[in-house]
Amino acid sequence: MGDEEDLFTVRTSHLNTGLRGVPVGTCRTSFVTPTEGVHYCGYPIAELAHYPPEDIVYLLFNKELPNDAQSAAFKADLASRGHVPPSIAAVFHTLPKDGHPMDWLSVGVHTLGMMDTTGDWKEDTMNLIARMPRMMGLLFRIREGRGDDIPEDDVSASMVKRFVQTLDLDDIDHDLMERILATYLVLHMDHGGGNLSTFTGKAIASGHATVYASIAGAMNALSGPLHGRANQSCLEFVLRIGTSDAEEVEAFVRGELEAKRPVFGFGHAVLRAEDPRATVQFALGEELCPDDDNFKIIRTLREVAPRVLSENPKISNPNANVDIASGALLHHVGFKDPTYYTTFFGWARVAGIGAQIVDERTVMRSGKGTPIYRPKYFAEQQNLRHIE
Ligand code: HAX
Repeated sequence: MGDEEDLFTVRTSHLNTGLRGVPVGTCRTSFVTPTEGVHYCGYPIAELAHYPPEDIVYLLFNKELPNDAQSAAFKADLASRGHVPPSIAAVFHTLPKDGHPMDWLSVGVHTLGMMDTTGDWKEDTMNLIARMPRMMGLLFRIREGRGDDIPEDDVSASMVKRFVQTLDLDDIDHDLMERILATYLVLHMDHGGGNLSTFTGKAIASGHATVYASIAGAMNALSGPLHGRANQSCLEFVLRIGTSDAEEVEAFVRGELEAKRPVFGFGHAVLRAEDPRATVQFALGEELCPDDDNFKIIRTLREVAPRVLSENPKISNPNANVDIASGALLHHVGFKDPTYYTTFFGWARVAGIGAQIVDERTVMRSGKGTPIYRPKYFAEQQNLRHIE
């Protein structure tokens, strides 16, 4: 009991730290450990990396992996919900092309909600998940001025195939793109209960805003450069390095540290080893694109940066994080513009955030749901009385 009491002791040092480490709830979908990283429903992520994304969505909602029949039924259910009203394209056509793709994504989620909200937490979440692939494809096409002659939507295709079919790019290896995207989606679907976007989505839902409003808000939280947009920054960083020569890469890394700039793709707030999601993506890159220029740079970075970062004892984890490799892989399969990368992260996270919203609204507290979020703030001048 002593330890449990300690968990709930709030001290002055906890204030104004962004709730860092302050326990606020329980999470049924995932947790993160310092060495094995994220686990979905008890499974270390490395064991799940090569499952079809639909099976992992099923896992997050049902807390068990599907058997073949359950998997087929779940895919059919998603297909039955997949239709995206054409008017979403009309809304996208009105948005500024130089707006960030994450802002488009947030508007897209909101727009789907304005067109079709049922008010049932799980129904709305499943409908949104089923509509994301087409909506993502429309977002890419219309932003890039390819809004005409969009192929029919095959709702029975896998989530990744539907997106790739909607994009319908020439000179692209569709199978390769689908494989990279499928792994990307699985690796990014969930990451515990307290990360900023998930927390934001659950907080908005706690006031009984719709699933769509909650997830649009979560996407806004994810768009920040300290959160989801780090994957965009990582590839921009790799493009700036421009060489895979070990000595030159080391000189670059040292130069960044001297200039007080982050070495992107390394370090983590919780992990104390290489993120298994990075390990999986490195292995995928070695298999699929070992000679890609950017992949060669990150391979060298992975050898050089941990050694250089380890020289600073303040850095708790000098190893590669999830963002180091995803940009190089996405770039290799044809996504040359890093400003889009966070939209893939957002697409993946709709599943994890959605599952956590459904849990908080319909399962927690014996089905009553978590009450509206209302943490306490002290007045600055107030004498602080702590629970000791
Ligand atoms: N490059 C430069 N400095 C780093 C560093 C890195 N890769 N990793 C840690 N540090 C610095 C921190 O800025 C901090 O410096 P100050 O004491 O001056 O504030 C010090 O080392 C101790 O940091 P820490 O305790 O090891 O790590 P934090 O929890 O403070 O920060 C970060 C974790 C991920 C933000 C950090 O490692 C970082 O900035 N990494 C580079 C950016 C990056 O790759 N971000 C993506 C992270 C993956 C993720 O979670 N995506 O959502």
